[in-house]
Amino acid sequence: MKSRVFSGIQPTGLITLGNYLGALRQFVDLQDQSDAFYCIVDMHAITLPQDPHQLKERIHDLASLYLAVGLDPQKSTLFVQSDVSAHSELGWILQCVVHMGELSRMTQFKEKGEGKEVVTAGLFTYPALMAADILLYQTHLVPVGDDQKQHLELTRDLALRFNARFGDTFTVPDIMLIKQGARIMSLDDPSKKMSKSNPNPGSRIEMLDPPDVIRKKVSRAVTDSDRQIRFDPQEKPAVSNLLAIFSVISGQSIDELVAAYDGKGYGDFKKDLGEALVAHLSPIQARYEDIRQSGEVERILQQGAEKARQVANDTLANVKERVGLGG
Ligand code: ATP
Ligand code: LTN
Repeated sequence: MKSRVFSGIQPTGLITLGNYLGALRQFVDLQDQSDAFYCIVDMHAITLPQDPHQLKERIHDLASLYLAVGLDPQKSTLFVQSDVSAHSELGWILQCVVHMGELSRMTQFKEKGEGKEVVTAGLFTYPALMAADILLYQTHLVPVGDDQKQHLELTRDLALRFNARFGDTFTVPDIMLIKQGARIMSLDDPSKKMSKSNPNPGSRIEMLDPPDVIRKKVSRAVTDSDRQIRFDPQEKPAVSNLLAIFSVISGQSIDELVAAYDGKGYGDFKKDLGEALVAHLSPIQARYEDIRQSGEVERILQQGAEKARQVANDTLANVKERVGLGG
């Protein structure tokens, strides 16, 4: 039997190069050898305020981008979280399994809540819903960027705790981190990860940025004080981040790139990086437009939800039985 893969992305903004290199690219690689479920986690998105009209649009845009980067609905199951109500139900049950202390230690909650006047309870209990997403599908592998490691460890703990208390119910999932590109940093501040919700658009490359915008953002990316191009994340975090991006996009190793730019300035390096990004993203952007015009997205998501519901409802029925819920 093929191993089950599950992952989710929030429809909270336009997908960045970080999401693509950290997550989406791996999703595509995995669909051939595994039984993959990829979910647009709209209920996670509403843990922070969202404009309803914009949220709907972003769900559709994200699905189109999933397809444009190469996800094939014949091979993987693509669906929207809120279309499968088992996620909310198991999410609640797992809120009654997770401890307050465990949730309080999650760094994503602290980062996202920082400086906000009001923080919703949903943002706090977010990891219980994420655990439900994963455990409903008896998932073996979860491909994610390195910022999700802590949530994955908590998911594993909850699966083990539930199984110990109620009998063997859930597969205990493994995290799948890719090494290079697992953490792409902001272009304006290499100490922060590149994020689609950063208020400064210059901090990120968006997958649908037009060529000139890509070139401009790369040319304005911060660099480090001397003029040397070498890979040293401690001393030269900004240049190292650009080297890491260049390497993944071009397929050249970091050493090859460092050798190629020996003695050259940041100007040449950034110009070439900009062109490499444009060349890599242009075909994806062209496919994205075709898909949006095809009107196929709704149908694909509905079929995906149908398939997801079958698997998720089986697990949920078993969970309810074991916990003693229902009439
Ligand atoms: P937000 O900015 O709203 O928190 P995000 O950009 O962090 O969102 P998510 O939707 O939370 O994106 O994450 C989708 C996937 O992309 C996750 O697997 C996450 O680990 C990965 N990811 C996000 N940002 C990066 C990054 N800078 N580098 C590598 N992977 C990333
Ligand atoms: N929390 C994740 C998004 C997410 C997810 C999931 C990822 C929600 N549910 C299940 C993997 C599996 C994030 O913020 N990137």
